[in-house]
Amino acid sequence: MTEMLVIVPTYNEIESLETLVGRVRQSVPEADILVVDDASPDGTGKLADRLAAADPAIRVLHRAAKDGLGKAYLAGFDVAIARGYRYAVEIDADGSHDPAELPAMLALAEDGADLVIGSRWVPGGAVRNWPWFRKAISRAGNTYSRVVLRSRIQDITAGFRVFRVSALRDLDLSQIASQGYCFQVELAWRLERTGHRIAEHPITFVERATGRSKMHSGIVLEALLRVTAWGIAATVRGRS
Ligand SMILES: Nc1nc2c(ncn2[C@@H]2O[C@H](COP(=O)(O)OP(=O)(O)O)[C@@H](O)[C@H]2O)c(=O)[nH]1
Ligand SMILES: [Mg+2]
Repeated sequence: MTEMLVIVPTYNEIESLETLVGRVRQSVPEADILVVDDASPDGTGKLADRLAAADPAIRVLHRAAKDGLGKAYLAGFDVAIARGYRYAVEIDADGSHDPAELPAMLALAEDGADLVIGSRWVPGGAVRNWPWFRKAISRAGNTYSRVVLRSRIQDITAGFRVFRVSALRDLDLSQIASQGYCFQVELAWRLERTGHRIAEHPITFVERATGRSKMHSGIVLEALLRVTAWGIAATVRGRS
């Protein structure tokens, strides 16, 4: 029985998708893969269709236009829920996340974690090929989120994750409006607040060697503003 759906969001990842998909197939041969492509102008969607035609474990969800990482994952989660998968995996297409970590992450989920985060900021975790300021932004964002949201998660913005699908079902996914890093923060924080079990597994994040990042300062600002607003709202609720 196939239990795990690996969701790979893509926007202009033609140079890295095939390698990443091959590495996922090798690391977790029993898993299915769902590529969620937002009509990439570089032809990533067509490449994904070719990969899917050659391998029944691979499927492609085509969306009409670029609509953000959060929306792409929500569409993927809908598939995981509708098809009855036990686990849904988030992984970047650009090679930053090593699929070879998935068996260890899955083992933590089998041990009872509802969310397993591939974490750069726990002992044993690391980041390769990032300039100091990118590391500083990630560390500061995580520290800020931990304090403001009273979270215990060390890498709450991380995008390499295994979710128990039943935990995703517990959340009202239609309520999730945030994008980018903030989308990851919101999902993890909602699960933590509602008493779900969260585990962090150390990973080495390797910055992409090809293609371009889609993240920009607006996404960092969104995270800062939303996290601050949630923190204030939670404090006010806690006092009343
Ligand atoms: N479907 C879809 N995927 C996206 C979108 N934005 C980013 N991605 C994918 O999300 C993953 C992470 O994006 P990336 O730009 O590498 O972010 P960074 O690693 O934080 O710089 C990659 O696989 C991207 O192709 C989007 O709007 N739609
Ligand atoms: Mg990247």
